[in-house]
Amino acid sequence: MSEVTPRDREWMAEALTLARRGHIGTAPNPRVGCVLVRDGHVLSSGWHAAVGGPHAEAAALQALPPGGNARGATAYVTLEPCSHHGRTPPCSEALIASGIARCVVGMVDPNPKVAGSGIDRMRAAGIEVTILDAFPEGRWLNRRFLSAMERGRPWIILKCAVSADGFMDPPRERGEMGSLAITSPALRRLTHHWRAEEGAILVGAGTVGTDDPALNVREAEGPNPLRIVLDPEGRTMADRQVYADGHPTLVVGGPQELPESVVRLDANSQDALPLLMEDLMAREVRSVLVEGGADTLGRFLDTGLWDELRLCHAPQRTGGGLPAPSWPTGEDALLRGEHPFGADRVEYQVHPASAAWVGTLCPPTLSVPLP
Ligand code: AOF
Ligand code: ZN
Repeated sequence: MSEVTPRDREWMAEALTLARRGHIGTAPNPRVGCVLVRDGHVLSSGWHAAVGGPHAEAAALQALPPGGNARGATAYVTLEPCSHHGRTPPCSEALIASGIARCVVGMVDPNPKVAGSGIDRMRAAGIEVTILDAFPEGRWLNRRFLSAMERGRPWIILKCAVSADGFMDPPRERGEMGSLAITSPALRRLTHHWRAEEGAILVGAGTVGTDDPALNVREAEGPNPLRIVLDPEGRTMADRQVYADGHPTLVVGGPQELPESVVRLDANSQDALPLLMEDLMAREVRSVLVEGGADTLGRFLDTGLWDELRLCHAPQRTGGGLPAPSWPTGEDALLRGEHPFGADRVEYQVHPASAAWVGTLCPPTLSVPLP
């Protein structure tokens, strides 16, 4: 095993910067970057931009200058080059064919279809392979993919807007419908960006009943996440937008009669979450943004089934309404950060067990779209 040098870490940091470019659109695949280096110079580089498109290594090889080659080069790849024929041919084979001499790998790919076999193939072909001993930034970047592969469940983000006096919904007139925003329009754009970043968005029966939300991405760029309604007691009505607008929704429980665009998962209150997690794995959903309401957030908080919390604090008081659930504080919330956003403020934290699993020791940064 060859040693990892400080220079290797610098090149890997560059590969990671490229991996970040494959922002929205790579899911369910991981975000991967690759830099090909020879004699201290970059020959070419690439990243995995979209599912179904070329993997990072293939993109880097394709980007070699006309007539150029990678013979004798070192490939820096944030994730082990794959060995399987999936949507694209195996990258380990492409690297072997390119004649590289060395490959530095950020982490082993936990996908059971790969799981070290890409590294074995390259070594068998005489390539010197070095694996980073720790790569917390790379793991953080791919926490959604890694969660599915290593823990068998999606990465779960709880999001909640809270007034200065601790309410997540203002007082309503009897029967008053619709979403009553507490936070500013600027922050709403950020939360729509968050929607586009995740594989699914989930709300409970109460929110569907009072807000009748569309749960799509309207104020940011990006794909709509899969909509999920958690309604094991069957309290929601079939005329709500999430069921009636013709777009796909997955409902746990839900009303008796549902259109074809809605898939039902039969479950009772006790097994609703475990069954949902299993179903989402089968659908290759790597992450879920839980947008409430209080009961649903409480359900995830109580069972400890969450990884990230994003609390959107509004400066004004509502003087009543729906109380926000209580959040973990103190020792249980070591990994936390704050991000001012106009008049609002986002407070975020990572579950200590999730942080330990990722291997990160510093507070994560929030994903904020470029202006
Ligand atoms: C790599 N480089 O850039 C990525 C890899 O369906 P496919 O063919 O796109 O394969 C997806 C799997 O390949 C994915 O689950 C992960 O194990 C690996 N992703 N591998 O060598 C890449 N994105
Ligand atoms: Zn590949």
